[in-house]
Amino acid sequence: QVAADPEALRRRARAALVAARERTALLTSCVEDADLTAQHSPLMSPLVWDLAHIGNQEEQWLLRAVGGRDALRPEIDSLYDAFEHPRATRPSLPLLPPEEARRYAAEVRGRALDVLETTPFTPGTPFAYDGEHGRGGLTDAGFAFGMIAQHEQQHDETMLITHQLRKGAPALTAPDPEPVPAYDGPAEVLVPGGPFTMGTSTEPWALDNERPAHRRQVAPFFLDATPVTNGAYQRFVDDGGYDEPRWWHERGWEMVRAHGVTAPLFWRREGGQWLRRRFGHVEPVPADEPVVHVSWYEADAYARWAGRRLPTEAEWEKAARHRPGEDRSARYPWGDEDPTPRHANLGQRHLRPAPAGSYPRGASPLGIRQLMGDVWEWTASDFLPYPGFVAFPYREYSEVFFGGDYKVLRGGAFSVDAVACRGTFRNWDHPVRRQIFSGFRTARDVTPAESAAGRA
Ligand code: AVJ
Ligand code: FE
Repeated sequence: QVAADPEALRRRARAALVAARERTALLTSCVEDADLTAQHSPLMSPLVWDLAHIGNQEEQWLLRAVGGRDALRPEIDSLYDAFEHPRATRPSLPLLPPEEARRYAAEVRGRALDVLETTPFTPGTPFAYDGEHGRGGLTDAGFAFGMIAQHEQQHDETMLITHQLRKGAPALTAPDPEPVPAYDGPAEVLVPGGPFTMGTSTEPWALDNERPAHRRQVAPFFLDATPVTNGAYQRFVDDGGYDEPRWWHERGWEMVRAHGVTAPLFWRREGGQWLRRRFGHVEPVPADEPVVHVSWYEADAYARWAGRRLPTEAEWEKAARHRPGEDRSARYPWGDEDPTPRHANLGQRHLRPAPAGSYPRGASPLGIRQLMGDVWEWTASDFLPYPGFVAFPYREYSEVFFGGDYKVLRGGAFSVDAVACRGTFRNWDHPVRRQIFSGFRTARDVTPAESAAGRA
């Protein structure tokens, strides 16, 4: 089901690195250099930091760890260490200026491609589970190359967030998703109860926090067939949802009061109409699109207002991967085939979510739409390790975040590339965050009456 042939993986790694760099180049060349060094929001790094950080991570893992090469610029490591300098302080660091950052990233890339061509992709599943740590584990299935392509794409998503926060004329353009007939399927779908396999031990480039595969019990539940739309969310807003403490988690209510939050980020009301700013354009909020730029607290409050709740991470993954009747978990809702533009809105091909009900070919076997792509979906769950978790290749990727004030998001968004998104992929952020491309769908338990009636 997954390409295990080392040469196929090598080609895939090469293509993923090249595609990531094309995206990075676009995101850092569509604005003036002054815009690359500016601080567009204290929540974000200057774009030029992301650019050199991408190069520095690649240097550390592909050139030094895998290739055994000497450091090109050891003196800059600490500047681009995300743990040493919080984002808000990065504009005042002696960062490489744009032209130098570009040259550095390009120089690293040239050498990394040499390492890619000369490194044996050791067969088997990467790392830890066969007791293999360090260098050997890094090249199993070309893991380090996949990891670095994912890392760059993750920063390309981060840079897209910075572009969204940036004031001024539009810099990025992309075609809109194709129009689709209004969704007229069921609003919610019953996901039968029972065990399923969560996480993976076989997906070659799955990151440490997605591993290992393990069994989970999930009680029957109902899940929205599509993400919650702007139109539905607006009813919560217009119903005074942001004025009503009973819908809110205590700390959510604190957030609403302290920051005067009245609607999703980038929305504003003008002349009786809700408008939103999107990559420099101001437009009426489209009712049929999944809501985006909401915090976990807002998603949670909406769900309570609607008499529902957020799905747990296990519920979300079961809905996305479990094959009913086969007792098998697929890589994606539609099966094991890699995502194509017919399956999901991924990879910054469009700069907005597609209308709810889009991508019927990407639906799950139970008919649940848009689990992958469009918007990241908040889940009810805290970010915690799976049983048997082993940090690899560095504790700072996942382990140091476990048990912190983080909620898990699933499914990816229009903003992220397919290489950094799959049925097992776990994203996480603080529950107050809303500059990210976050939306949600809601769930509910099966009622006793429904159980008694044999519906579940
Ligand atoms: C998994 C998206 C939370 O951006 O902080 C990038 C990814 N890790 N560089 C982040 C990441 C190291 C990470 N998230
Ligand atoms: Fe990073």
